[in-house]
Amino acid sequence: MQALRILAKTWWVALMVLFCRAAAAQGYVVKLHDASSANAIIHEYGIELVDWTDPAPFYLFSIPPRRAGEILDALREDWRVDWVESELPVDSPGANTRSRGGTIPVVGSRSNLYDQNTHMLEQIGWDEGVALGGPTRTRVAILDTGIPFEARHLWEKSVAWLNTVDPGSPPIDEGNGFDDNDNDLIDEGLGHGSMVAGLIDQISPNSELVICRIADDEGESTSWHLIKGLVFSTLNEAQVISVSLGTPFEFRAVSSVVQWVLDRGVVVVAPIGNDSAPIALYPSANEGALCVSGVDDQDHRADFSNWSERADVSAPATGMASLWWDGTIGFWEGTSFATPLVAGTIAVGLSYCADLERDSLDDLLAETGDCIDELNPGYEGQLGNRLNFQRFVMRVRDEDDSDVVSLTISVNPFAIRGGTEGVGVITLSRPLDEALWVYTWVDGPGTTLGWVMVPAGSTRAEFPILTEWVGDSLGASIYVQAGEILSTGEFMVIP
Ligand SMILES: [Ca+2]
Ligand SMILES: [Ca+2]
Ligand SMILES: [Ca+2]
Repeated sequence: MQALRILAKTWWVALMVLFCRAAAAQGYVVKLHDASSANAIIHEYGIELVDWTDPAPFYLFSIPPRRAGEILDALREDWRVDWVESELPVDSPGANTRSRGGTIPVVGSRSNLYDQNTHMLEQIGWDEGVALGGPTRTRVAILDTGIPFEARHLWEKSVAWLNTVDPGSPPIDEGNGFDDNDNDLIDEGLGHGSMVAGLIDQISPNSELVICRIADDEGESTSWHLIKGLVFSTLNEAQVISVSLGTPFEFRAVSSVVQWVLDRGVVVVAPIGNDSAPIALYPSANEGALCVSGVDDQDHRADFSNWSERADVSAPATGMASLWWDGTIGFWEGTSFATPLVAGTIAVGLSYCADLERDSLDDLLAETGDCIDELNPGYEGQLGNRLNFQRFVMRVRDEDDSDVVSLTISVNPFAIRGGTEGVGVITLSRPLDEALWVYTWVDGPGTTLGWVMVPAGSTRAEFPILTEWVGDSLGASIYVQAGEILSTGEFMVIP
C-alpha cells in the first residue's frame, strides 16, 4: 500500500510538472532599435522582461503561451523592435563524441600536458619561446562549461567570469550526476570547457582569461546564453573569443550578436561541427567569424569533422590531451578542441601586435597555414589550410611597425620539472642591429642576477634559474643612457 501511494504521488507530481512545463511562459529574444523603449514595451504588452544586455540592445522577454501568437504578431509590426525570435538551443558539438578522463594529475603543472601533446604541437609548428614572447598579454574569452575548481593556475589568470547556467556561482565545470536532457548519457558535456581552457593555456600561456559558463553539464546552451557570454566577454575587453558551441540553423539572435561583437574588433573562433557532413555550424558559419575544421594527426580530415567552403583553417581535432574537469588529464576528440588551438594562436599573434587588422585574419591564417588539399582528395578547399603557429605569429609580428623595443620575461614551462634548474627566457619585441645587455633580478629588484645578452639580430636569450625561486618574482629591464629604464618585465616563477 505504501509503495502504491508513493507511486501514485510520484505520478501526480510528474503530471503537475508536465502541466507546468506546458503552461510555462516561453522566452523570446528581442533586439530593440533603442534601449529606452524597453520599459514602454513591457507595459504596453503586459509581458515580463527576464534579462537584458546593457549596453548591447538584446532583451529576453517572457510571454505567456496563450497570448504568444497575438503578442508576437504585434511585436513584429512594432517600429521599436528590430526582430523577435524564440530562445533556441545551441549545443557543444563535442558532447556526443568519444571522451574520457584520465588518471594523470595535471593541475599545477602543465608539463605533463606538453609531454602528451608533443606530436600535436609539432604538427602545428608551436614554439614555446614564441608563445611566451609577445610584449603584451592578450585577453581570451572561453564560452563553454567552465573550468575545474582545482585549476588554480587558470583562476589566477582569469580577469572576469560569468555563469549563466547557475547565476551567481563561479563558472566551475561540474556535473550533477543526472541525465537532464534524457538522451541516456549522463553529464556528457562535463569536462568540455576544461579541455578547451587547458588547450588555450597550452598554446598561449601568457594570455589572460575571461571564463563564461554558458553551457550546462549536458553540453546544452541557448541563443540567449550565447548572447550573454559574447556581450560579457566583449564588455570585459576580450580580444579573442573561443566558442566551442554550434547549431546547424541560422538564428537571428546568433548572427546579430556575432555581428555586434565583430563590429567591436573582437575575434570570434568557432568549430565547423562533428556531423561528418558538408555543412558549417553557426556561429562558425557567420560572416566574419573564423570557422575551424578538424584533422587527425596526419592532416587527413578527422572522420567526424564537417567540411564546407566556409572553413577558414583546420587544426588537429584528435589524439590531444588537455585539462579534465577533475584536475587530471582528459582525452577527447572533436572540432571543439581544434578551435582553441586556433584561438590560442591568434592570441599569441595579438600579443606581438595588438592592433592587428582583424578583417584580414582569415587571409593571414590561410596564407601562413599548410595546404592539405593533396592529403584530402574530395575535400579540396573545404577544410582550410592547416594552422601553422610559428609562421602565423611571425607574420603577425612583422606587421608591428613600432620602433620602440620592449621585452618580456618568462620561464620555460618545459624546463622546471622537479630538477634543480629551470630556464628563464627573455624575448624582445623586435630584433636589434646590435647586441643588447638586459639586467635581471629575482625576488623584487632585490637580488641582482646579472646581465644577459640578447645577440644582434635575435629576439631571444635564455639564462639558468633555480627552482628555489618558485614563488618569487623574476624580472628583467632594458636600460638606456643615464640609468633610465626603457622597458621592464616581471614573471612569477610557478612550479
Ligand atoms: Ca544527457
Ligand atoms: Ca546533468
Ligand atoms: Ca569565416
